[in-house]
Amino acid sequence: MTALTRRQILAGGFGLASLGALAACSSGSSMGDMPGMGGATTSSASTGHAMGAIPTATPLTPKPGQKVVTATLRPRPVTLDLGGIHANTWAYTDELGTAPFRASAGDLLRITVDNQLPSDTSVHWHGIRVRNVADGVPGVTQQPIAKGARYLYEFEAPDAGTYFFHPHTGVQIDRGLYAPLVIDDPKDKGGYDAEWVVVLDDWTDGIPGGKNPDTILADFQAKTGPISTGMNHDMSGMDHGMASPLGDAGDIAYPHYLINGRIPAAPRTFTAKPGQKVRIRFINAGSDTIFKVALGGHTMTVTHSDGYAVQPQDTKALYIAMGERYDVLVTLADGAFPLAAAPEGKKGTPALAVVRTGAGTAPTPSTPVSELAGAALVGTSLTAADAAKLSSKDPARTVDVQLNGQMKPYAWGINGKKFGEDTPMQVREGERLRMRMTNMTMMAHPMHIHGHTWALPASGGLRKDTVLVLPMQTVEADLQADNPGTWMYHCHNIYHAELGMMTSLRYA
Ligand SMILES: [Cu+2]
Repeated sequence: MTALTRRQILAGGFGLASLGALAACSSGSSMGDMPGMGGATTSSASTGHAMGAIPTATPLTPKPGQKVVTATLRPRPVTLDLGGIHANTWAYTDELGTAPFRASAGDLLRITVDNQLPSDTSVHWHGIRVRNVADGVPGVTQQPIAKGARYLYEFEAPDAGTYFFHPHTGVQIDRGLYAPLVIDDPKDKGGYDAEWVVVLDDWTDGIPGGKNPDTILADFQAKTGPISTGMNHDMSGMDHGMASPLGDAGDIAYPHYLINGRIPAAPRTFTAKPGQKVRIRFINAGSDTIFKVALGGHTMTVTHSDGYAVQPQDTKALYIAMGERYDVLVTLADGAFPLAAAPEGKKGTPALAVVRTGAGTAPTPSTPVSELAGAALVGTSLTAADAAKLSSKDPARTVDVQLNGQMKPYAWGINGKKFGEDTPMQVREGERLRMRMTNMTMMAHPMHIHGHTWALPASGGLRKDTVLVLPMQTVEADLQADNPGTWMYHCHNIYHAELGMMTSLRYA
């Protein structure tokens, strides 16, 4: 493994292991014969900087009438066919993005992880308000799942929406270790004819000319140093990028950008009939890439952000940062159209899928997508739907959160500190806490909170668990402290998180 420090490995390192197979029943009533609590056998002696005792996962008993959804995940070494390019990597599944795991709001999920990786791993259920013991943060909410060990995650999924899951171990998320997770709303009347899940990713692992994510991380760590804590306007480290209205949007020039595990030269095709209305669930599973997304020839109506309903807003193009999810509705025209995701501020070929409702030549990677040439919607310009609003309440307290760092030396942190030297945020159960995040850097950072979904007062109460904070921008985000535990708060650029842009929120 790389130059990861012992503390990072043991205390909440994000790093990923690898992905394996999702041998899952995707809904319903299967259940039954899963083995019980697996439990890693790793010693828990060192948990880093006073993260407190690791909680014990007490078994959950289904409530009367509660459906139980059971599955087994097998993170494992695999060879993925990215469309003629074969990647020797780690994954949960043999294809990326194509088979969402599903349950319904209120279900009890029992997911056994059978770790077939040559490494520790963990699984974080990104965006879901799980109980703390199921949050998947090694050294904080559980012991790492050792290689060869099994571990049972049991939690209720309280809120419908579009989610995904990935390891919270090292930079494993930058391999193929992710999969979509859709929590259906039993009361949702739908109102659309088809639903597509579109997972975006930046790819480097296990291919000719691609670097292993652990090597990328080690290279960054070799260039790290102190964090500058003032406003940092140094752009000199950004030597592979292109101008972006988001500032510096990413650090790494990836060899490929993928939609549902395919390079643009070998795109997946979604089919429907002209005039049909389709719900597209977008998930950015990338590690260092903000995507600008459009469906050529169409207007998208954004209906949900990070699982929660928004007041519908039309747009030609949409920015989706790492860890963010957006649902859109589109009424399809007649023909063949490019669904394209351009890596913002980077030179690579946009990720591509084909939408086909009729005759016509399929778009190729060189088909122009005029919608990508103009402005794009940024999530914070959305407003919460009434039904998604948090109850109105003044925050009891405001905590200031400065996002610090720079490219040279490559160092990132929060309130001037790298994770490990950080001072965790405190909250009392029942409190409304306002986090006032100020980005002091020239990069955009998608900041992610575990176990809660913020309400953004300046965005009409917009609910987000991952919010993109632009260079020099301040974003206020309120949370209702209704889920006790120790919860990570970090940048969802995995390299920033691993280099130190991470802290925690603890209930007193
Ligand atoms: Cu960041």
